[in-house]
Formats: sequence, C-alpha cells, structure tokens
Amino acid sequence: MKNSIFFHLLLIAFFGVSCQNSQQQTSEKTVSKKPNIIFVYLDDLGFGDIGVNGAKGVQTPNIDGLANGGVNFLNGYASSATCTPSRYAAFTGQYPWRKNAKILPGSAPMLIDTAQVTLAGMLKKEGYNTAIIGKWHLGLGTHDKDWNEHISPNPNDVGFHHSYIMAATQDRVPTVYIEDGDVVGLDKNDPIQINYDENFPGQPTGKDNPELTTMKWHHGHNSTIINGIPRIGYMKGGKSAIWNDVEMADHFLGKVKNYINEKAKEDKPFFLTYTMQQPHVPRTPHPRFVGKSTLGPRGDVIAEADWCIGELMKTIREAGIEENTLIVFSSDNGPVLNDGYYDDAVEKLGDHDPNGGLRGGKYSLYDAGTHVPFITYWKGQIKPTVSNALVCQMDLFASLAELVGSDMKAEDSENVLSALLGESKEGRASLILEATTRTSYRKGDFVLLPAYEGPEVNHEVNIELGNLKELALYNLKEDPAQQKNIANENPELVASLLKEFESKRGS
Ligand code: NG6
Ligand code: CA
Repeated sequence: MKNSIFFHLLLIAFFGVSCQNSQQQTSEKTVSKKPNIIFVYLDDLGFGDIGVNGAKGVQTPNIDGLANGGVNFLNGYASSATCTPSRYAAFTGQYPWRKNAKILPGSAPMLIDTAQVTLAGMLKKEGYNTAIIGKWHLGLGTHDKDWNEHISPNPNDVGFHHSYIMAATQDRVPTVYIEDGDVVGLDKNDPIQINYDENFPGQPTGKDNPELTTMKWHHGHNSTIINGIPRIGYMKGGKSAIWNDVEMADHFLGKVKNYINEKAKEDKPFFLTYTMQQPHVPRTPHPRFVGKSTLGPRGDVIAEADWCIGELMKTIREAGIEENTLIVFSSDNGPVLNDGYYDDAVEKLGDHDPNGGLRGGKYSLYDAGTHVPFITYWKGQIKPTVSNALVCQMDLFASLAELVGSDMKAEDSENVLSALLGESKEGRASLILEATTRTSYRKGDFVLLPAYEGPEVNHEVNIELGNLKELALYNLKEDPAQQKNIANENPELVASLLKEFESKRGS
C-alpha cells in the first residue's frame, strides 16, 4: 500500500524543504520523521473492561479518549487466549502454535530464537530506537541460567535496544526487575535461587504457612510467599532486588516517562512496547487507587492502568510528539475473575461484564478468549472511527513494516495498515485463533470450532473452555454470544471452512 500516511508525509516534507520560511521548515522536521510507535499491551483486560465497550463500575476515561480519538476495533484479536502465545505472535508475526508456545514458568529459557525476525528487530533496522518496559513472559536465557549473572539471551537479543522487564508474570518468581539482562538492585552476597519443581529447605510456602500470607490463594499460587503474596514457583535470596507490588505501576510508568523524554529529543524515532501488568493477578493497586472502582481490586487496577495511560499521553503531549506518535492499545488475552487468589473479583462484579457480551474468557476457545480491546490512535492522522475490520496483533509486523517502508516479512502477519489507520474497513479475511494449543478458524463473520476432548468448564476459574463434543459454526455478527450452533444448517460452508482451516493449520 504505497499511499500510506507515511509516504504522504514524505511528500509534504519534500514541499516543506523547498520552502524557505522557518515555520514550514519546522513542520518539515516533525513530519518527515518516521512516527514514533507505542504499543500499550495490557494483561488479561477483557473486551468489555473499557468504558467505550460498556464497562460498568470502573471508569477508563484515558483509554476511552484514545478510542474516541482514534479507531476502536470491534473485531480486534490477540492470537491466543493466554499470554505467552499471544505475545509471541504479536512480537514475531508468527502463529504461536507453529512454535508450540504455552504459558511459560518464570524459569523458562528464551522462546524467541535470536535469529528470528521480530517486530522490534524490523523497526530497529529501519532506524528506530526500540525498547520494552513491563511484562515479558517469553522466557530468558538458557535452561541452566544463573540469575546472579548477566542473563542472555534477553529481549535485547531479539530486537530491543533496551529492556526493563519482569521475567514472567506478577504471580511468578522471580519477583524482580531485570534491566538489559541484569537483575536490578541485586546484592551478590544474597544470591537469587529459583526452582519450579521443589522448595528450598525450610522456606515457608503459601501451602504450609497460610498465616504468613496477606492475600489468600484459591488455586495454584501456594509456593514461595513474597510481600505476603504466595506465588507460583520457589525463590530464595535476592531480598534487595524484590519488587514492591503496589508500586509496580508507578515504577514501570516512571521508566516509560524517562524513556520517552529522552528519546523524544533524538532525531531517531522510537518504538516502545509498554506491557502493563494489570489486571492480571495478583491485583495490587497502589493505595491511591483502592476503591476507585466498585469492582474490588480487579477494577481498581484497571483504573490504575487507565491513569497510567493518561500519564503516558501527558508525557507525549509535553514532549511535543503527540502528532508524530502512533499508539496501539490492546490486551494479550480475554478476562478472568478468579485466577487463583481470593480478591473479590467475583463477589464485587455487580452488573459489569468483562466479556462485553462475548462467550468464554481467558483460556477459552470461545470468542472472549481472544477478542479483546484494540485501539489505534494518532493525533492529526487517524480520523476517529469505529471499525469492524478483522485485525490481529500478529498483523503489527506487516502493517508497521508497510508504514515505515521495510520489506521484511513475517510468516503469518498480514498488512492491515489501512485498517489500523482507519482508512479502510477491510482487515484480514481469516484468522486462526488458539487456546492452549486448540485452534478455531474465524472467517468473515463466521467462526468454526472443531470438537475437542476435555472439560467443558474450568471450574477453578469458572470459564467455559470451548471444548465441544461436536464441531460448531457460529455467526458472530448475528450471535456474538455464540448461543446458536449453525453447523448443521450450513454443511457446505462448514466443509469449505474446514478445508481452508486444515490446509492453513497443516493438520
Ligand atoms: C496459570 C495461573 C494463572 C496465570 C496464568 C498465566 C495457576 C493455577 N494459574 O497457570 O494464575 O498466572 O497461568 O496467565 O497457577 S497469562 O496471562 O500470563 O497467560
Ligand atoms: Ca495475560
């Protein structure tokens, strides 16, 4: 698509250069630069968890501001219903099931091959400064890594100039920040040890010492207790490096602000991936946000995340780069209420529907597993609109490659740039969606779910998993809640979709 905004801007810039007056030269400087790109990626935020998509009991004025001032996608998808696979797809442009990507323990080695093309690597090659700040959850180093030494490979080996991350999730050890491959604030006299199989002798756990916990575990989450919160996995030592859970949002935001303020001064554009931890468990709002929603901690951390996005926007405005910055906002998978701790998410739900009317949730092959908030915002370039175009985070690679003039390709990424910029209502024609290695096939308004063995419902999290005894076809436009299986009435359509699905899925 050679008529992308960036190429229009180059034209404008060309005329700007030929003008001698200084005002136009200033505008040339701002518009001729490739835009900064910020990918804001939340963790477990449901389609219905934001105001514009109908949230109740929590207000998200800053996220709504992006949606109302940009494109709010009503058919925007993560590739998968859990974090690691979705992030893998978003960062590499490749379907995660090709790599057998699954939720990783905090001790896992790096999942992305250092030789692989990545979104950040592509943009780096195009002259971008690149950084990731926030959750990683794609593995680090090797199997036998020592957390007390420099950890390699790390995000800096797969396209990011700079990384300031948590290794996995807020509920998994190690509960420390890692900057450019080194644990932050580590005292070498108190080395960190991590084990996902067995405890270190004598260390209390959530299972054996519930009296030491301030947050109670419901399922899983009964290993090492850190800051009163029982976690997944065992950790010993590293006390000086342990993060403060309630300050995590402020901590990452501070790093984000510094990065933007620093890079906005440089001639190079920047690509920042801001991977926020909310509203994943454990939900630990800063005291400033406690009670900001009627939904308990889950809603309060959504309010906290929204405030962070307000601060992000303020930073961009004050740095004078709002009109040269494309923001993409989304979530790695659908919502879950009780994901392993008693935190009132179920009890205080009221009439809020995190799914926004969709069926299933996190872990599910039903639509709410992968159908998430998806917003693009670029002041002065994107006209506010609501879009039904089918887009996936995996498409960022090809779309942004088009935007910045790169000819690099990623296996499964499709160029939907004109949809992302609100110029077209056409997205991709079809998409394979994934939930813990099971896959479904979306094409147009239809989605085909093959039959899978396994429980209908995960009772611990109370989510319907989409394991069906018989293949199902749903028309999501007419039946977004997937109540009516229309497979029997449409045998020809089922046969043709199945054929396409099997040839693309390779099974
Ligand atoms: C599950 C955890 C859940 C969450 C999830 C990963 C248990 C019982 N459940 O295994 O709490 O951490 O992994 O979430 O341990 S994700 O958003 O990073 O995929
Ligand atoms: Ca997630």
